[in-house]
Amino acid sequence: MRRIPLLTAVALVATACFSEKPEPLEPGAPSTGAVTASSTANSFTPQILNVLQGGTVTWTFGTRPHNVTFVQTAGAPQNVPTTTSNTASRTFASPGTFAYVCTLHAGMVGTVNVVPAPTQPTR
Ligand SMILES: [Cu+2]
Repeated sequence: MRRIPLLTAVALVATACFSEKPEPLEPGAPSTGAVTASSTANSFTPQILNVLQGGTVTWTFGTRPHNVTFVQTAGAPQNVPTTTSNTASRTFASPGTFAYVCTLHAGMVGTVNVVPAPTQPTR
């Protein structure tokens, strides 16, 4: 009976070794992201989002009016005008940190971190 835990431990170690695969080109962030502008509060969720360079973020607006106004930064996408019960998507072509606010509600802020695309493999 004492052998079973030992065998289990060996099996777990072996599994860990086999599941370790080299993935040097795995991107550091997803290519799409989603943010919800709250219908009941003045907040964006998630407040900070990571997305891969060239990726798209979609904001979903409920019944409370909000907008997405980017802090003026090179590479920032177009603002999303005040809207309700709607969605709006923006593509982030440039890596960087893009902060935004809702100009209707003080303190309603968010950030999109755009992670550089992985470099192409040399063949
Ligand atoms: Cu707002």
